[in-house]
Amino acid sequence: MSAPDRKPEREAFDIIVVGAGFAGLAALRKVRDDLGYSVRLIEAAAGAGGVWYWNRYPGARCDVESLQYSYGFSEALSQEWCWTERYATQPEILSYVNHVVERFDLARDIRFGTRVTSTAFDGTTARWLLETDRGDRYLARHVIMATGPLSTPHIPPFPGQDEFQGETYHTGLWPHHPVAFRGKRVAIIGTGSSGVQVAPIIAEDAAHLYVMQRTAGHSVPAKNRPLRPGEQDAVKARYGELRAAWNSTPGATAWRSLPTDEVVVTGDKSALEVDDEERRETFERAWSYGGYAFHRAFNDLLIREAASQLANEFIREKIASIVKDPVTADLVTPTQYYGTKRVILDSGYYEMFNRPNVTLVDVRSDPIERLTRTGIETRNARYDVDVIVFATGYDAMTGSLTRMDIRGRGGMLLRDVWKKGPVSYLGLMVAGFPNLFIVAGPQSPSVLANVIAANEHQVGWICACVKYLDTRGIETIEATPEAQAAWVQHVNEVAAATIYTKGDSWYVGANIEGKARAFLPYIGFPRYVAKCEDVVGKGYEGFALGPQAARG
Ligand code: NA7
Repeated sequence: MSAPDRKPEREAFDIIVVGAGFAGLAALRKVRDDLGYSVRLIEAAAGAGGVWYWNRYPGARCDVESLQYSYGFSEALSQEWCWTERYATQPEILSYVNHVVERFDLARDIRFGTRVTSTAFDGTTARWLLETDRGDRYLARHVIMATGPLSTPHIPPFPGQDEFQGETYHTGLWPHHPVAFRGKRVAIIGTGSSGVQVAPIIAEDAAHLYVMQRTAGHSVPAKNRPLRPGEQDAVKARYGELRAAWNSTPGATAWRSLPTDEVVVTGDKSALEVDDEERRETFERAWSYGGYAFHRAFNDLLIREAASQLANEFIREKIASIVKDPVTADLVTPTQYYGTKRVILDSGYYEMFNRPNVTLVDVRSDPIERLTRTGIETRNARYDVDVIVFATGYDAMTGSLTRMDIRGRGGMLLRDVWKKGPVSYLGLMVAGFPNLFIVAGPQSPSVLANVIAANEHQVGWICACVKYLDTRGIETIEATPEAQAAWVQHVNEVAAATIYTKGDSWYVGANIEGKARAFLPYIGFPRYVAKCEDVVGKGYEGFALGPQAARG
């Protein structure tokens, strides 16, 4: 599917938004409809949806409950949309996105199938010039980068990639047509969320499935199910109140959508302060309920190493009780601390290993050396396959921005500034890049929160900021180096007090060869909201506000 041909445009706007995922669409609607600014949104894909546009692999599902994973800006929208399952599938989320685009008439201001190639700030005019691969040249007073935290697919540079004669797919670049696995020999590389979601579905059809695992992740059952009659109505009856309550909980995500559900975990105790029996019962209740109830079973699973290990022990026993082959069970049992890698919600992943047509290949002890004409060669073995599925993840949080040519004051390149790891103030702005706002960027809560709620908060903050500048005739806003340094230090200090930094993951950039190790998201929604409000209350403390000038 490709966007229709069109003539290159040369236009000036108040605001240019880059990216038509949840963040970019929220930004477009708000700056246009609530603030009345002129705006253009530029999107590389042929349609809206961001990750939900690209991740069409079978089994793709959100790990936030459907009743929570939606926009809060319109009560009418909240009321009219109906979800069907506890965790929405990719097609359902994409339908929701397309409904939003249509309902709020967003497409007329979006240029699909257009990739921004360069973005440069002109200090003399205080304008950003954006150029695209369609030959467009846009001028903007402000730019909102909504390019996504998990939008730059990564395929490890295995030698021999071009030699393989079979089909290859990356989960994050899945084709629009159905992919047939029936009767085929398939290898899937990667066992993060994407691999764990897609593998059991491929296994149903494939002649044989080789699951190539380098690190066993932590996966807990999603316990997905159709929404029960009345369940959705109960939420809709008090959506506004519930959203406010969810947004005030850590990560803006409640472990249950319905406050009327049985309270299976309270999360008010340490895993270390209870006896073995109480701990086991609590873990068991959370495991049976499914989803991130397990995360919230105790208040220190992601903070104390000893608590995290107790979660590991419980999961080890669960895996041993599900996976019949003890060698495989042992291999798929995680050894790193619970929570260092993003915890996965699965539907039948461990059960899949009991199928005769599924083999776990431990590519930690026997690494992949190359692709060949007929398959994959590890150091000690050869796997001839018809299809290779790369579930190898993303250049997370920074990739979409560092791959773009973004030049701030004096031609300074963002990718150079971020060479040793990203720096920002509030994850929203970078010193030397005036009027360039980032949504869901590094050092913002984004992926460690209900990302739609976090996006809406940041979009609201940015809009209020632009309005503030305009009512005072201020042309530019820019993070000060001092405030930026303090924010980076704060982000790192908070992370260092948790489990997150104790292992290798995309949270720390460890999945990309040569990427600087740095903790990428900010742990602390809703504390983040309070901080952002405080900054505004103090007259945009930590930001340098540019000269007051007549608008050109
Ligand atoms: P992830 O979570 O980054 O998973 C990628 C997987 O690919 C992971 O198991 C990696 O193993 C594996 N991988 C990467 N490179 C290699 C090589 N060279 N050899 C073998 N295996 C490799 O990406 P996902 O798409 O699953 O999920 C991303 C996020 O999307 C997820 O966290 C949710 O937030 C939604 P490793 O663990 O690095 O050893």
